[in-house]
Amino acid sequence: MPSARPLHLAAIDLGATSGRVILGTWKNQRLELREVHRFPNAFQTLGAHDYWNIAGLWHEIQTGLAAAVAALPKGATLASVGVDTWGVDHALVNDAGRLVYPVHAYRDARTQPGLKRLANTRAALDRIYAATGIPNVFYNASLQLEETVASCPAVTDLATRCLFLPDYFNFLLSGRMANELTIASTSQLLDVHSNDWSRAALDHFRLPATWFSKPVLAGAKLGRVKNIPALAKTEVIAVPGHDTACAYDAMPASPDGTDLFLSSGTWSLVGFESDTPVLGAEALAARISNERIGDGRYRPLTNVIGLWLLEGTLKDFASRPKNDAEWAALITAAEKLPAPAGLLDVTDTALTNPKSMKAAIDAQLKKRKLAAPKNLAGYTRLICDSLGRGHADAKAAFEKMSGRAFKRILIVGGGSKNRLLCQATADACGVPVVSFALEGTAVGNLARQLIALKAVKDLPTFRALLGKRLTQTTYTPRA
Ligand code: LFR
Repeated sequence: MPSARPLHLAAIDLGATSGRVILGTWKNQRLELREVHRFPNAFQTLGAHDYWNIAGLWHEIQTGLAAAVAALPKGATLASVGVDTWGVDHALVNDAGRLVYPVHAYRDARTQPGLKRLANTRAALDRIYAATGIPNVFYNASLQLEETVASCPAVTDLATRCLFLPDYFNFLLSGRMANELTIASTSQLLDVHSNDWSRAALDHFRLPATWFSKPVLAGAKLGRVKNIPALAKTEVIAVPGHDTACAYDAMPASPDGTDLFLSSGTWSLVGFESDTPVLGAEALAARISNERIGDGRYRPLTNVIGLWLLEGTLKDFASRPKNDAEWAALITAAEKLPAPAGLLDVTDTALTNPKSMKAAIDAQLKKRKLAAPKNLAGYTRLICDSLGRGHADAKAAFEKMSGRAFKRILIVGGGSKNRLLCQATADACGVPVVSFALEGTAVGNLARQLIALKAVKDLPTFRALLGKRLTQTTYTPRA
Protein backbone atom coordinates (compact mmCIF):
# COMPACT_ATOMS: atom_id res chain seq x y z
CA MET A 1 0.00 0.00 0.00
CA PRO A 2 2.36 2.73 -1.21
CA SER A 3 1.45 5.99 0.50
CA ALA A 4 1.36 8.98 -1.79
CA ARG A 5 1.42 11.50 1.05
CA PRO A 6 4.59 11.55 3.09
CA LEU A 7 4.34 10.74 6.76
CA HIS A 8 6.59 12.63 9.17
CA LEU A 9 7.64 11.20 12.53
CA ALA A 10 10.19 12.04 15.22
CA ALA A 11 12.47 9.65 17.09
CA ILE A 12 13.86 10.82 20.40
CA ASP A 13 16.88 8.60 20.98
CA LEU A 14 18.81 9.12 24.19
CA GLY A 15 22.12 7.39 24.83
CA ALA A 16 24.27 7.61 27.92
CA THR A 17 26.87 9.74 26.14
CA SER A 18 24.80 11.50 23.47
CA GLY A 19 21.22 12.10 22.46
CA ARG A 20 19.54 12.94 19.20
CA VAL A 21 16.22 13.82 17.68
CA ILE A 22 15.72 12.41 14.21
CA LEU A 23 13.02 13.43 11.81
CA GLY A 24 11.90 10.46 9.74
CA THR A 25 9.93 10.87 6.54
CA TRP A 26 8.16 7.86 5.03
CA LYS A 27 7.38 8.23 1.38
CA ASN A 28 7.00 5.64 -1.36
CA GLN A 29 7.97 2.82 1.01
CA ARG A 30 11.19 4.54 1.86
CA LEU A 31 12.43 6.06 5.12
CA GLU A 32 14.48 9.22 4.95
CA LEU A 33 16.28 10.38 8.05
CA ARG A 34 17.31 13.85 9.05
CA GLU A 35 19.15 14.45 12.29
CA VAL A 36 17.65 17.71 13.51
CA HIS A 37 19.30 17.85 16.93
CA ARG A 38 22.26 16.15 18.59
CA PHE A 39 23.64 16.89 22.03
CA PRO A 40 26.14 15.41 24.46
CA ASN A 41 24.87 13.58 27.54
CA ALA A 42 26.74 12.71 30.71
CA PHE A 43 25.88 11.92 34.29
CA GLN A 44 26.97 14.37 36.95
CA THR A 45 28.59 13.61 40.25
CA LEU A 46 27.25 15.22 43.39
CA GLY A 47 28.95 14.17 46.61
CA ALA A 48 29.40 10.43 46.43
CA HIS A 49 26.73 9.78 43.80
CA ASP A 50 26.05 10.02 40.09
CA TYR A 51 22.88 11.57 38.67
CA TRP A 52 21.30 12.34 35.31
CA ASN A 53 20.34 15.89 34.50
CA ILE A 54 16.72 15.07 33.73
CA ALA A 55 15.55 18.67 33.33
CA GLY A 56 18.46 19.22 30.91
CA LEU A 57 17.46 16.18 28.86
CA TRP A 58 13.83 17.34 28.73
CA HIS A 59 15.06 20.75 27.54
CA GLU A 60 17.07 19.05 24.74
CA ILE A 61 14.03 16.96 23.78
CA GLN A 62 11.91 20.09 23.44
CA THR A 63 14.64 21.84 21.44
CA GLY A 64 14.87 18.80 19.17
CA LEU A 65 11.13 18.60 18.64
CA ALA A 66 11.00 22.30 17.78
CA ALA A 67 13.79 21.70 15.25
CA ALA A 68 11.84 18.76 13.80
CA VAL A 69 8.75 20.94 13.36
CA ALA A 70 10.86 23.70 11.80
CA ALA A 71 12.28 21.18 9.31
CA LEU A 72 8.85 20.02 8.09
CA PRO A 73 7.64 21.08 4.67
CA LYS A 74 5.13 23.92 4.80
CA GLY A 75 1.74 22.81 6.08
CA ALA A 76 2.94 19.38 7.19
CA THR A 77 2.55 18.07 10.73
CA LEU A 78 4.37 15.49 12.79
CA ALA A 79 2.18 12.38 12.90
CA SER A 80 3.87 10.79 15.89
CA VAL A 81 6.82 10.73 18.26
CA GLY A 82 8.55 7.90 20.11
CA VAL A 83 11.20 7.81 22.84
CA ASP A 84 13.96 5.27 23.45
CA THR A 85 16.77 5.50 26.00
CA TRP A 86 19.49 3.38 27.57
CA GLY A 87 18.23 0.70 29.94
CA VAL A 88 17.58 0.32 33.66
CA ASP A 89 17.41 3.95 34.87
CA HIS A 90 14.12 5.20 36.18
CA ALA A 91 12.14 7.97 37.87
CA LEU A 92 10.15 7.54 41.07
CA VAL A 93 7.08 9.78 40.94
CA ASN A 94 3.87 10.43 42.87
CA ASP A 95 0.35 10.33 41.42
CA ALA A 96 0.78 13.83 40.01
CA GLY A 97 3.94 12.73 38.22
CA ARG A 98 6.27 14.78 40.43
CA LEU A 99 9.74 13.38 40.95
CA VAL A 100 10.11 12.30 44.56
CA TYR A 101 13.67 10.98 44.35
CA PRO A 102 16.65 12.08 42.26
CA VAL A 103 17.30 10.05 39.13
CA HIS A 104 20.54 8.17 39.70
CA ALA A 105 22.84 7.08 36.89
CA TYR A 106 23.46 3.36 36.54
CA ARG A 107 27.24 3.68 36.97
CA ASP A 108 26.79 4.98 40.53
CA ALA A 109 28.67 2.63 42.85
CA ARG A 110 25.71 2.42 45.27
CA THR A 111 24.73 -1.04 44.01
CA GLN A 112 28.09 -2.67 44.82
CA PRO A 113 27.07 -4.08 48.26
CA GLY A 114 23.80 -5.47 46.84
CA LEU A 115 25.64 -6.91 43.84
CA LYS A 116 28.08 -8.77 46.10
CA ARG A 117 25.31 -9.93 48.44
CA LEU A 118 23.36 -11.51 45.59
CA ALA A 119 26.51 -12.98 44.04
CA ASN A 120 27.29 -14.64 47.37
CA THR A 121 23.77 -16.02 47.85
CA ARG A 122 23.83 -18.70 45.21
CA ALA A 123 20.31 -20.03 45.79
CA ALA A 124 18.78 -16.56 45.58
CA LEU A 125 20.76 -15.74 42.46
CA ASP A 126 19.62 -18.95 40.75
CA ARG A 127 16.03 -18.19 41.75
CA ILE A 128 16.17 -14.61 40.45
CA TYR A 129 17.75 -15.74 37.17
CA ALA A 130 15.14 -18.48 36.73
CA ALA A 131 12.38 -15.93 37.44
CA THR A 132 13.65 -13.00 35.36
CA GLY A 133 16.27 -14.32 32.92
CA ILE A 134 18.53 -11.40 33.84
CA PRO A 135 21.96 -12.02 35.43
CA ASN A 136 23.44 -10.14 38.38
CA VAL A 137 24.91 -6.95 36.88
CA PHE A 138 25.87 -3.81 38.81
CA TYR A 139 23.48 -1.55 36.89
CA ASN A 140 20.27 -3.58 37.29
CA ALA A 141 17.26 -1.48 38.27
CA SER A 142 16.48 -4.18 40.84
CA LEU A 143 19.71 -3.46 42.74
CA GLN A 144 19.30 0.29 42.32
CA LEU A 145 15.75 0.27 43.66
CA GLU A 146 16.69 -2.07 46.49
CA GLU A 147 19.37 0.42 47.54
CA THR A 148 16.96 3.36 47.20
CA VAL A 149 14.36 1.76 49.49
CA ALA A 150 16.96 0.55 52.00
CA SER A 151 18.74 3.92 52.26
CA CYS A 152 15.57 6.04 52.15
CA PRO A 153 12.63 3.96 53.47
CA ALA A 154 10.27 6.96 53.38
CA VAL A 155 10.36 6.76 49.60
CA THR A 156 7.74 4.02 49.72
CA ASP A 157 5.33 6.58 51.22
CA LEU A 158 6.21 9.25 48.69
CA ALA A 159 6.43 7.39 45.39
CA THR A 160 3.44 5.72 43.81
CA ARG A 161 4.96 4.81 40.44
CA CYS A 162 8.28 3.73 39.00
CA LEU A 163 8.63 4.94 35.42
CA PHE A 164 11.69 3.91 33.42
CA LEU A 165 13.20 6.84 31.53
CA PRO A 166 11.34 6.32 28.24
CA ASP A 167 8.13 5.85 30.26
CA TYR A 168 8.84 9.07 32.14
CA PHE A 169 9.48 11.12 28.98
CA ASN A 170 6.37 9.56 27.41
CA PHE A 171 4.48 10.79 30.47
CA LEU A 172 5.92 14.31 30.15
CA LEU A 173 4.85 14.32 26.50
CA SER A 174 1.43 12.68 26.76
CA GLY A 175 0.36 12.93 30.40
CA ARG A 176 -0.10 9.15 30.52
CA MET A 177 1.89 6.86 32.82
CA ALA A 178 2.64 3.44 31.36
CA ASN A 179 5.43 0.90 31.71
CA GLU A 180 6.64 -0.44 28.35
CA LEU A 181 7.78 -4.05 28.01
CA THR A 182 11.31 -3.84 26.50
CA ILE A 183 12.57 -1.27 28.98
CA ALA A 184 10.87 -3.18 31.81
CA SER A 185 12.80 -6.26 30.69
CA THR A 186 16.12 -4.57 31.49
CA SER A 187 15.19 -4.22 35.18
CA GLN A 188 15.59 -7.79 36.48
CA LEU A 189 12.04 -7.43 37.80
CA LEU A 190 10.02 -8.76 34.87
CA ASP A 191 8.80 -12.36 34.76
CA VAL A 192 10.78 -14.10 32.01
CA HIS A 193 7.84 -16.38 31.18
CA SER A 194 5.10 -13.75 30.93
CA ASN A 195 4.69 -10.10 29.99
CA ASP A 196 4.15 -9.06 33.59
CA TRP A 197 6.27 -8.32 36.66
CA SER A 198 7.85 -11.08 38.71
CA ARG A 199 6.40 -11.29 42.21
CA ALA A 200 9.42 -13.34 43.30
CA ALA A 201 11.85 -10.63 42.16
CA LEU A 202 9.80 -7.73 43.58
CA ASP A 203 9.58 -9.53 46.94
CA HIS A 204 13.26 -10.42 46.94
CA PHE A 205 14.34 -6.80 46.39
CA ARG A 206 11.58 -5.58 48.76
CA LEU A 207 9.86 -3.36 46.23
CA PRO A 208 6.19 -2.30 46.27
CA ALA A 209 4.36 -4.08 43.45
CA THR A 210 2.07 -1.04 43.16
CA TRP A 211 4.95 0.97 41.67
CA PHE A 212 4.62 -1.00 38.42
CA SER A 213 1.72 -1.47 36.02
CA LYS A 214 1.38 -4.31 33.52
CA PRO A 215 3.71 -3.33 30.67
CA VAL A 216 2.25 -2.26 27.35
CA LEU A 217 3.65 -3.72 24.12
CA ALA A 218 5.47 -1.59 21.58
CA GLY A 219 3.05 0.26 19.36
CA ALA A 220 0.65 1.30 22.13
CA LYS A 221 -0.74 4.78 21.53
CA LEU A 222 -0.49 6.94 24.65
CA GLY A 223 -2.39 10.01 23.45
CA ARG A 224 -1.54 13.32 21.84
CA VAL A 225 1.32 15.56 22.89
CA LYS A 226 0.18 17.94 25.64
CA ASN A 227 1.51 21.41 26.30
CA ILE A 228 3.49 21.84 23.06
CA PRO A 229 1.06 23.69 20.75
CA ALA A 230 2.98 22.90 17.54
CA LEU A 231 2.55 19.19 18.33
CA ALA A 232 -1.09 19.25 19.41
CA LYS A 233 -1.96 16.71 16.67
CA THR A 234 1.07 14.48 17.26
CA GLU A 235 0.47 11.03 18.73
CA VAL A 236 2.88 9.73 21.40
CA ILE A 237 3.61 6.08 20.58
CA ALA A 238 5.26 3.71 23.04
CA VAL A 239 8.06 2.37 20.82
CA PRO A 240 10.45 -0.21 22.31
CA GLY A 241 11.69 2.06 25.08
CA HIS A 242 15.03 0.28 25.30
CA ASP A 243 17.51 1.64 22.76
CA THR A 244 19.01 -1.82 22.23
CA ALA A 245 15.58 -3.26 21.39
CA CYS A 246 15.20 -0.49 18.79
CA ALA A 247 18.67 -1.16 17.39
CA TYR A 248 17.87 -4.86 17.04
CA ASP A 249 14.57 -4.04 15.29
CA ALA A 250 16.53 -2.07 12.70
CA MET A 251 18.72 -5.04 11.70
CA PRO A 252 17.92 -6.13 8.14
CA ALA A 253 18.40 -9.70 9.30
CA SER A 254 17.98 -12.86 7.31
CA PRO A 255 14.67 -14.46 8.41
CA ASP A 256 16.38 -17.85 8.95
CA GLY A 257 17.91 -16.77 12.28
CA THR A 258 21.55 -17.23 11.23
CA ASP A 259 22.62 -13.63 11.89
CA LEU A 260 24.20 -12.53 15.15
CA PHE A 261 23.44 -8.90 16.08
CA LEU A 262 25.89 -6.34 17.39
CA SER A 263 24.62 -2.96 18.50
CA SER A 264 27.84 -1.07 18.99
CA GLY A 265 28.01 2.15 20.95
CA THR A 266 28.95 2.97 24.53
CA TRP A 267 28.17 -0.73 25.10
CA SER A 268 28.59 -3.63 22.68
CA LEU A 269 25.36 -5.62 22.78
CA VAL A 270 25.92 -9.00 21.15
CA GLY A 271 22.85 -11.20 20.77
CA PHE A 272 20.11 -12.69 18.64
CA GLU A 273 16.34 -13.05 18.43
CA SER A 274 14.57 -16.06 19.81
CA ASP A 275 11.06 -17.35 20.54
CA THR A 276 12.30 -18.79 23.83
CA PRO A 277 14.64 -17.52 26.54
CA VAL A 278 18.07 -19.04 27.15
CA LEU A 279 18.17 -20.03 30.83
CA GLY A 280 20.04 -22.33 33.20
CA ALA A 281 23.35 -22.41 35.04
CA GLU A 282 25.49 -22.13 31.92
CA ALA A 283 23.54 -19.13 30.64
CA LEU A 284 23.85 -17.42 34.02
CA ALA A 285 27.61 -18.06 34.06
CA ALA A 286 27.87 -16.54 30.56
CA ARG A 287 25.81 -13.56 31.80
CA ILE A 288 23.13 -13.94 29.17
CA SER A 289 20.38 -11.32 29.52
CA ASN A 290 17.02 -12.41 28.20
CA GLU A 291 15.74 -8.98 27.30
CA ARG A 292 12.55 -8.60 25.27
CA ILE A 293 11.57 -7.58 21.76
CA GLY A 294 8.71 -5.07 21.37
CA ASP A 295 6.24 -7.85 20.58
CA GLY A 296 7.17 -9.88 23.68
CA ARG A 297 9.69 -12.34 22.16
CA TYR A 298 13.28 -12.57 23.41
CA ARG A 299 16.66 -11.16 22.54
CA PRO A 300 19.23 -13.11 24.55
CA LEU A 301 22.31 -10.93 24.63
CA THR A 302 25.60 -10.31 26.36
CA ASN A 303 26.77 -6.89 27.28
CA VAL A 304 30.43 -6.38 26.36
CA ILE A 305 31.96 -3.19 27.80
CA GLY A 306 32.03 -1.48 24.38
CA LEU A 307 33.36 1.84 23.15
CA TRP A 308 33.01 3.23 26.68
CA LEU A 309 36.67 2.18 26.86
CA LEU A 310 37.62 4.47 24.00
CA GLU A 311 35.26 7.30 25.06
CA GLY A 312 36.91 7.22 28.50
CA THR A 313 40.47 6.99 27.17
CA LEU A 314 39.93 9.96 24.84
CA LYS A 315 39.25 12.15 27.87
CA ASP A 316 42.82 11.46 29.03
CA PHE A 317 44.36 12.88 25.84
CA ALA A 318 44.59 16.61 25.24
CA SER A 319 44.40 16.25 21.47
CA ARG A 320 41.54 14.03 20.37
CA PRO A 321 39.61 13.71 17.11
CA LYS A 322 36.96 16.37 16.68
CA ASN A 323 35.57 15.58 13.23
CA ASP A 324 35.22 12.75 10.72
CA ALA A 325 38.57 13.47 9.04
CA GLU A 326 40.44 13.38 12.35
CA TRP A 327 38.67 10.16 13.31
CA ALA A 328 39.66 8.60 10.00
CA ALA A 329 43.28 9.63 10.60
CA LEU A 330 43.26 8.07 14.08
CA ILE A 331 41.80 4.80 12.80
CA THR A 332 44.34 4.68 9.94
CA ALA A 333 47.23 5.25 12.37
CA ALA A 334 45.88 2.52 14.69
CA GLU A 335 45.51 0.07 11.78
CA LYS A 336 49.14 0.52 10.79
CA LEU A 337 50.43 -0.50 14.21
CA PRO A 338 51.48 -4.09 14.87
CA ALA A 339 48.92 -6.24 16.71
CA PRO A 340 49.16 -5.72 20.51
CA ALA A 341 51.25 -8.31 22.40
CA GLY A 342 48.29 -9.05 24.67
CA LEU A 343 44.62 -8.00 24.76
CA LEU A 344 42.67 -6.36 27.57
CA ASP A 345 40.46 -8.42 29.80
CA VAL A 346 37.28 -6.53 28.94
CA THR A 347 35.36 -8.14 31.82
CA ASP A 348 37.61 -6.42 34.41
CA THR A 349 35.25 -4.49 36.73
CA ALA A 350 37.98 -1.86 37.29
CA LEU A 351 37.03 -0.55 33.81
CA THR A 352 33.37 0.07 34.74
CA ASN A 353 33.61 3.65 36.00
CA PRO A 354 37.24 4.60 36.70
CA LYS A 355 38.36 8.18 37.39
CA SER A 356 40.83 7.79 34.52
CA MET A 357 40.22 5.07 31.91
CA LYS A 358 43.79 5.29 30.64
CA ALA A 359 45.16 4.76 34.16
CA ALA A 360 42.78 1.80 34.69
CA ILE A 361 43.91 0.21 31.41
CA ASP A 362 47.58 0.82 32.25
CA ALA A 363 47.09 -0.73 35.70
CA GLN A 364 45.55 -3.88 34.20
CA LEU A 365 48.35 -4.19 31.65
CA LYS A 366 51.00 -3.66 34.34
CA LYS A 367 49.51 -6.42 36.50
CA ARG A 368 49.77 -8.73 33.52
CA LYS A 369 53.32 -7.53 32.72
CA LEU A 370 52.27 -6.01 29.40
CA ALA A 371 53.57 -2.66 28.13
CA ALA A 372 51.16 0.27 27.94
CA PRO A 373 50.52 1.69 24.44
CA LYS A 374 52.64 4.70 23.52
CA ASN A 375 49.95 6.99 22.14
CA LEU A 376 46.23 7.38 21.43
CA ALA A 377 46.51 5.29 18.24
CA GLY A 378 48.02 2.50 20.34
CA TYR A 379 45.13 2.60 22.84
CA THR A 380 42.60 2.71 20.01
CA ARG A 381 44.16 -0.38 18.45
CA LEU A 382 44.29 -2.23 21.78
CA ILE A 383 40.67 -1.37 22.62
CA CYS A 384 39.24 -2.34 19.21
CA ASP A 385 41.17 -5.63 19.11
CA SER A 386 40.13 -6.44 22.68
CA LEU A 387 36.47 -5.71 21.93
CA GLY A 388 36.71 -7.96 18.86
CA ARG A 389 37.85 -10.77 21.15
CA GLY A 390 35.01 -9.98 23.61
CA HIS A 391 32.50 -10.20 20.75
CA ALA A 392 33.96 -13.55 19.67
CA ASP A 393 33.69 -14.95 23.21
CA ALA A 394 30.03 -13.94 23.31
CA LYS A 395 29.41 -15.56 19.91
CA ALA A 396 31.03 -18.82 21.04
CA ALA A 397 28.89 -18.91 24.21
CA PHE A 398 25.68 -18.31 22.24
CA GLU A 399 26.48 -20.99 19.67
CA LYS A 400 27.20 -23.50 22.40
CA MET A 401 24.00 -22.77 24.29
CA SER A 402 21.53 -22.21 21.47
CA GLY A 403 22.84 -24.89 19.12
CA ARG A 404 22.82 -22.32 16.32
CA ALA A 405 25.71 -21.48 14.00
CA PHE A 406 25.85 -17.80 13.15
CA LYS A 407 26.93 -17.12 9.58
CA ARG A 408 27.25 -13.33 9.75
CA ILE A 409 27.42 -10.55 12.30
CA LEU A 410 25.27 -7.54 11.55
CA ILE A 411 26.52 -4.34 13.16
CA VAL A 412 24.71 -1.02 13.65
CA GLY A 413 25.37 2.01 15.88
CA GLY A 414 28.32 4.36 16.26
CA GLY A 415 30.85 1.49 16.19
CA SER A 416 29.58 0.29 12.80
CA LYS A 417 31.47 3.24 11.28
CA ASN A 418 34.72 2.16 12.94
CA ARG A 419 36.62 0.07 10.36
CA LEU A 420 39.14 -1.14 12.88
CA LEU A 421 36.47 -2.46 15.24
CA CYS A 422 34.50 -4.13 12.42
CA GLN A 423 37.63 -5.84 11.05
CA ALA A 424 38.86 -6.89 14.50
CA THR A 425 35.43 -8.42 15.16
CA ALA A 426 35.43 -10.29 11.83
CA ASP A 427 38.95 -11.60 12.48
CA ALA A 428 38.21 -12.76 16.03
CA CYS A 429 34.79 -14.25 15.19
CA GLY A 430 35.79 -15.92 11.94
CA VAL A 431 32.64 -14.81 10.08
CA PRO A 432 31.93 -11.74 7.94
CA VAL A 433 30.82 -8.58 9.71
CA VAL A 434 28.23 -6.62 7.76
CA SER A 435 28.13 -2.94 8.69
CA PHE A 436 25.15 -0.79 7.85
CA ALA A 437 26.64 2.46 9.20
CA LEU A 438 23.16 3.07 10.57
CA GLU A 439 21.77 4.87 13.61
CA GLY A 440 19.95 1.65 14.36
CA THR A 441 18.29 2.89 17.53
CA ALA A 442 16.53 5.78 15.81
CA VAL A 443 15.56 3.63 12.80
CA GLY A 444 14.02 0.92 15.02
CA ASN A 445 12.16 3.61 16.96
CA LEU A 446 10.72 5.02 13.69
CA ALA A 447 9.91 1.53 12.37
CA ARG A 448 7.67 0.80 15.36
CA GLN A 449 5.86 4.10 14.86
CA LEU A 450 5.25 3.29 11.19
CA ILE A 451 3.82 -0.09 12.15
CA ALA A 452 1.59 1.45 14.84
CA LEU A 453 0.33 4.00 12.29
CA LYS A 454 -0.36 1.10 9.88
CA ALA A 455 1.93 2.59 7.23
CA VAL A 456 3.99 -0.64 7.31
CA LYS A 457 2.50 -4.09 7.93
CA ASP A 458 5.04 -5.54 10.31
CA LEU A 459 8.72 -5.69 11.24
CA PRO A 460 9.79 -8.32 8.65
CA THR A 461 8.22 -6.11 5.96
CA PHE A 462 10.07 -3.06 7.29
CA ARG A 463 13.37 -4.94 7.42
CA ALA A 464 12.99 -6.19 3.87
CA LEU A 465 12.25 -2.68 2.60
CA LEU A 466 15.11 -1.18 4.61
CA GLY A 467 17.61 -3.85 3.58
CA LYS A 468 16.99 -3.16 -0.10
CA ARG A 469 18.01 0.48 0.29
CA LEU A 470 20.94 0.27 2.65
CA THR A 471 24.54 0.47 1.62
CA GLN A 472 26.47 -2.19 3.42
CA THR A 473 30.15 -2.83 3.93
CA THR A 474 31.32 -6.39 4.50
CA TYR A 475 34.46 -7.10 6.51
CA THR A 476 35.77 -10.56 5.66
CA PRO A 477 37.84 -12.36 8.30
CA ARG A 478 41.56 -12.38 7.54
CA ALA A 479 43.33 -15.66 8.02
C1 LFR B 1 22.86 0.56 25.75
C2 LFR B 1 22.18 0.04 26.99
C3 LFR B 1 22.38 -1.42 27.19
C4 LFR B 1 22.20 -1.51 28.67
C5 LFR B 1 22.99 -0.34 29.12
C6 LFR B 1 22.65 0.16 30.48
O1 LFR B 1 22.67 1.93 25.60
O2 LFR B 1 20.79 0.31 26.95
O3 LFR B 1 21.51 -2.26 26.48
O4 LFR B 1 22.61 -2.71 29.19
O5 LFR B 1 22.72 0.65 28.14
O6 LFR B 1 21.34 0.56 30.55
